[in-house]
Amino acid sequence: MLIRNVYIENATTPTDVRIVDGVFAEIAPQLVASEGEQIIEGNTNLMLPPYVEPHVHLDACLTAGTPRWNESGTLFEGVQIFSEYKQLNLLSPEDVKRRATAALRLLAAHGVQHVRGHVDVTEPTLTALEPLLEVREEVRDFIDVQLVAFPQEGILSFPNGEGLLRKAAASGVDAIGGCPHLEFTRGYGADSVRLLMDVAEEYGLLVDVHCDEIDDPDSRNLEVLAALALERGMGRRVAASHTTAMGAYPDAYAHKLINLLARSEISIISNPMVNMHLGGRFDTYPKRRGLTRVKELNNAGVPVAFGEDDLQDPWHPLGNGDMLDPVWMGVYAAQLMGYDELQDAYKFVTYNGARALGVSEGYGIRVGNPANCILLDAPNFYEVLRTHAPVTYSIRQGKIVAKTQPAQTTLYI
Ligand code: 17E
Ligand code: FE2
Repeated sequence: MLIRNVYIENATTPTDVRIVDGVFAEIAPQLVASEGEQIIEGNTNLMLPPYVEPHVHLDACLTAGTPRWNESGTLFEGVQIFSEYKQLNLLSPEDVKRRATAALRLLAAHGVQHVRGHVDVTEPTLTALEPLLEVREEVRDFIDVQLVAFPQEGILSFPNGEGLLRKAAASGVDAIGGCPHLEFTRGYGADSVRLLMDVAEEYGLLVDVHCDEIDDPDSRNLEVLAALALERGMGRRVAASHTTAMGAYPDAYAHKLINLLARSEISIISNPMVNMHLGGRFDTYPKRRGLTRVKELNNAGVPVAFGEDDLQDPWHPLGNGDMLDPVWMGVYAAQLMGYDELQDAYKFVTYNGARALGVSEGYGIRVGNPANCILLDAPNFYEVLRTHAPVTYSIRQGKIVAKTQPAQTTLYI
């Protein structure tokens, strides 16, 4: 396959890209097509490595409005509604498979090729786990899925929470999660982080903790997670999701914490849309943005990735699989609107996501790497953001997974 005339990652000159046997074989201008070679006209599109969706709830996706809508817009009402969904026996293996597969197809249509999905394991029968493990295998050709065992209602505060987490760990999940800020006490919170790190180490799994997703300046589980990751040399295998309490911490504490985070090498996964939506709900005015300190983390070299968190579920009525949405919300909310910041913002949903998921090896448009890439209908990421440019092609191991025809408007004035 020969892809002609693309700008790779905001390059200032266009180039051609040849793919042979599912691998990037040549990257140079003006390559000559060989006989019978499939040609894609890049039309000065931007070429990026595939989008990474590092955080989405695959068990709850596409349930918004069932059994009811979240009218308060709080995390807590969302937890309550999903709990009602389960109590009404709406969560069957078939239901989970159908919705998760539809959500993954939606993501693939938007150029996503790596996804990390959370599955609630505070549910005595672990109904959603098996079907999601099956879906992970069924979709392999078009998308890589990691599954996180996520104890929504706590590990120590939920009956047999540790047992359920261990059962999920033994069933083949990729990562262990936690929810320390929702544990009954701060002590339980810290203990739960220690416990989940032990389980991850024991089973050789990655870690991704819903950590301090609350506007409480005293919610400080992230320091525990980072310290353990540093001490155990596990930082590159650990991610902390949300960490929105960082938006409520005093600066002196945040400064100390960010230094620890940088040393620990853990990744942060922010979900700007959902954090903006669920955060600050207990504030009157001034009202917090409910976001982690993306800019400061970035400047300190702590990798931050952006996710959607929810695709139409009790926590978020919107969410459509388009990674431009969290980037768009994130650059506004975190005030990353300098020209270079806008150009660089693709890293939140590409390289930093790959780093957070531990899939950086072989990721990127370089000769010898698997030929996974996307084309976007604009020459650079600033223009992509400005024009909401769609992903025109998603290519995986040299095969076209998705193709989108950009809309065309004719003005009659
Ligand atoms: N559960 C949770 O604890 N936090 C979230 N943002 C979602 C589910 C979506
Ligand atoms: Fe989440």
